[in-house]
Amino acid sequence: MVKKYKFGKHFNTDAVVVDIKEDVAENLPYFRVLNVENEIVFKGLLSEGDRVYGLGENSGRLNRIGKIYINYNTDNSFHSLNSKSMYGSHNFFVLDGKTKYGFFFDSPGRVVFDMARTNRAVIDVSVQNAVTLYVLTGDTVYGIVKEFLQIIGKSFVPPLWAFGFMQSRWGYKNERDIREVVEGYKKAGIPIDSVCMDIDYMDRYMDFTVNKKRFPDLAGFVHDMKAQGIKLVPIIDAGVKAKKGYSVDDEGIKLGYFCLDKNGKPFEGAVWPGFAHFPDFLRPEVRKWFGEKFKFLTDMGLDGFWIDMNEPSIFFTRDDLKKFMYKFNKIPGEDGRYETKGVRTSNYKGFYHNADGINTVHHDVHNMYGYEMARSAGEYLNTLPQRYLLFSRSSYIGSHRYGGIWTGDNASNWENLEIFLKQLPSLNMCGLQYVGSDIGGFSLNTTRELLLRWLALGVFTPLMRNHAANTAKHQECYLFENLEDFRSVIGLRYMLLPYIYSEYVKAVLSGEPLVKPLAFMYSDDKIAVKCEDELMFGNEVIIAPFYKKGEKTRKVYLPEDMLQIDYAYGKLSETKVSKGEHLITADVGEVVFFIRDKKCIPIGVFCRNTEELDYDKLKLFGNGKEYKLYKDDGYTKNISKKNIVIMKK
Ligand code: MIG
Repeated sequence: MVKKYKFGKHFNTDAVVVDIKEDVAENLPYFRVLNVENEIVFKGLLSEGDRVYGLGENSGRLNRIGKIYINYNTDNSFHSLNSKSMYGSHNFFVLDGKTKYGFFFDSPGRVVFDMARTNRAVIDVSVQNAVTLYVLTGDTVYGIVKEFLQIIGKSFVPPLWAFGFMQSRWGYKNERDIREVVEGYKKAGIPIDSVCMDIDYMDRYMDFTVNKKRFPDLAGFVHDMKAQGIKLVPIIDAGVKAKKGYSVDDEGIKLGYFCLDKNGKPFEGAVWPGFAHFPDFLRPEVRKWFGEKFKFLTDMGLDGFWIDMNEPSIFFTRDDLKKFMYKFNKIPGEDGRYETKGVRTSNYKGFYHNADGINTVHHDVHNMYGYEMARSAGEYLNTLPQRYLLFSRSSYIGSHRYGGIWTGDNASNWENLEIFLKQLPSLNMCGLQYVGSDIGGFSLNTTRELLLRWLALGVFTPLMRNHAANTAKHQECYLFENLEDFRSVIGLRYMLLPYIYSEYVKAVLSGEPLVKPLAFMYSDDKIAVKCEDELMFGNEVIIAPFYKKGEKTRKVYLPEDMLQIDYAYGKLSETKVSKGEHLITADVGEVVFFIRDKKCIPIGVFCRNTEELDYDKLKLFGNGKEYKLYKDDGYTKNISKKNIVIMKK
């Protein structure tokens, strides 16, 4: 059951898509409400042993108890398990204990969750100005999560190729760089489906332009790559370069579509293109206008995009610059690059939106910006005859209806792999199913071992992308030694792809998270509910990723009798294992996973890209009798249960 309570003036985020009955604030269960200065504080009592799951992208443990989270979207370039804020805010959690409930704090401003960090017996949530609170109750936490997924609407489904392996790097400059990557993978015999184009493809970092020297005929290049089974995925940034004569900026100014500063002039903040204007994505007409700009790219045959810097990230403002120049007596370069060290500021109180007709300071609606940008792109891309791929850096609850996300600028270290292991199910239960992390790590130099272990988790991640910063050592898989290990791990992704795709779509159709903590399925199992480093993928599989340096053996806990699959170099071996603790061993080219008793999953054969997937070669593994396979042409918008076929042993 869901009930809704309003505190302060309601702000419409469209996060929830169904009508929920409103109850009077005095009836709010579980939490006490206090008004403290400009904040509304909610205090809920905890009992011994209570666990909390959710909060989406936030970094930390699966069980959220014991930490403070500050949900205020941030271009966080240093992730640790202690990070308090990430790029997106997903203010939904479930409490599992004797009492069970789910709370969604629908509030687009800053929300702070003190999850029994300050006081061990109290959850303390503070919001600014206003919140619409959705309270969900039910017999099981999993039931509550499923109900939440019902009220926020179905996730988008990208085309099949978006489930293939994707290579990316900030620094691919021209056609030649991209061709070299594709060649590298092909020669190495490592499967690949797509390559991202980062900001260097644009003319001076201006959205919806192409640098003609680097890409003289982008449409032709897109076509050529497609013929080789490769899709290109260009980036679009939130900030529109402030420049007379640049049509996107000229139009935005003329139409009054940019956010305004305190004097009512278009607000300017410096990002990659230099000073930029920020579309007021909260307004439907602005979303429509900006979204339709993607036509420039879709007309070239592109149907996959990533959108960046949409927290929005702002290096500095004109005011900051004045202070900065004064301090260092330095003037920014003409090439659009600025020395930003020490002056990066958010300045989110310095500009305004026209939100539902009301002049609203950005700070109050900050967490919606990336979501509304994704919505802008998604609403346009939805008008195309076929499915599209979209993933955003910043997000809010509701973003999943338009696209997925990646988890931003992580680093090449083991802690960051562990962070993602926990973000994945936490995001899935907040609706975001199509998610991924920069495999291998974005900043710093990766190692062969770290990359391979990260890829092995990537096998079970909808967005499987290797991405790195321009300052990091190259980490394209074909550059490493003993390529058979890379062929092996990425090859497994393709062998499992029919299953992964099927589970993804079925999760979307039935409103379930694709990846979940064991606690959701084995809620009566005292060991399973505490398990922090194993996950359920779909309805049949448990994974136990290796995420520690040098580790070749690890402990797993199996909540029931299962079939262990030891995979290496295209071959699978099956062993029956009983409920309880076990040790598993896997070297870097190997992957171990488990199939639940009386279930089975389809596994295919090695292939080089999704176009080569051969559904006729699927075989069922496991000791169940049948599997319900979702299968379509990979592009149709008609996603329906009718596309499910029953495979029998
Ligand atoms: O300030 O476009 O998170 O994936 O490579 C950096 C360049 C801007 C941040 C993204 C990253 C991307 C990079 N961008």
